[in-house]
Amino acid sequence: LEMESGLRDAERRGELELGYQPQVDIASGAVVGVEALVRWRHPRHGLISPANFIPVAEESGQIARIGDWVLAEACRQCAAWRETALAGLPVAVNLSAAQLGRSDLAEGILRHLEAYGLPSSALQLEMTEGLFFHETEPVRSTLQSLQRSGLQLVVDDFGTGYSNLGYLKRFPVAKLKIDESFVRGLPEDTEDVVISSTLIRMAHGLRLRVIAEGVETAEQLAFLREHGCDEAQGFYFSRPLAGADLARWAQRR
Ligand code: G
Ligand code: G
Ligand code: MN
Ligand code: NA
Repeated sequence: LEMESGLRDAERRGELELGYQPQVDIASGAVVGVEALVRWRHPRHGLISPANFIPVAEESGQIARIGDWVLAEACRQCAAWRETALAGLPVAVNLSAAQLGRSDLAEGILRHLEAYGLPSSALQLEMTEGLFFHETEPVRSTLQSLQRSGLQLVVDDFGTGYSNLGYLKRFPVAKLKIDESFVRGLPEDTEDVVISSTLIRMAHGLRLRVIAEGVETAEQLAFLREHGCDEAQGFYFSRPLAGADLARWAQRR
């Protein structure tokens, strides 16, 4: 309850921040995108992970407002990177199911893009597979209007959702993100080897790009390269950084 009321003021007090983690093209080594990850810098409790406060925001009806702040802030930062090594790279923003149930989502996103003079290719929208499992009519029509607006959809935590994969036919998603739980045991763990290589092949069979998250070691990266995975993200490259720090990181590379 304390978190719930604190969260109401967090945005106004400037306690929310975005960390940005680079996404690297495995074949060329080029940075090809950035994921925005929200965190809450609490005056007394320090840095709070979204894993802890996003569920509270969802349950207390605050996710639309916080999600809108995240989208606006990601656009502001994307525009601020114009003169840096990160110029023109898409920023991937995570969306909650509750945001996708709102009919004004696409309109709101387009408004933020326009305010910062950005094309629709400046944002990618990450959503978990479970969302498609509970696919309702409002979600369906929101996804369609996002697509029509030219926004790329990415399926996050792919392989963890027990979904009927038929949604991949109905929605032209652009990219699948292999969950870090299948990357962790690479290249030794037999199950992770089978699951991740199968997910890569499936993505390519469907003509989708595929990214692996949670990449921490050169051995994991080598496995992913051998199996043709397109992109990688994880501590091996960089942990999530403040916008200006990530621009310096990219400049040094
Ligand atoms: O950065 P960290 O590992 O603590 O993130 C934990 C989870 O929080 C991740 O699964 C991520 O998808 C989610 N998350 C991060 N930022 C956002 C956000 O802006 N909105 C939503 N809905 N989820 C987010
Ligand atoms: O949205 P998603 O669940 O994909 O968020 C990714 C989460 O994983 C973020 O909270 C991020 O901080 C975390 N993360 C990013 N890279 C790594 C990594 O290499 N290893 C681990 N264990 N976690 C990571
Ligand atoms: Mn994500
Ligand atoms: Na994920």
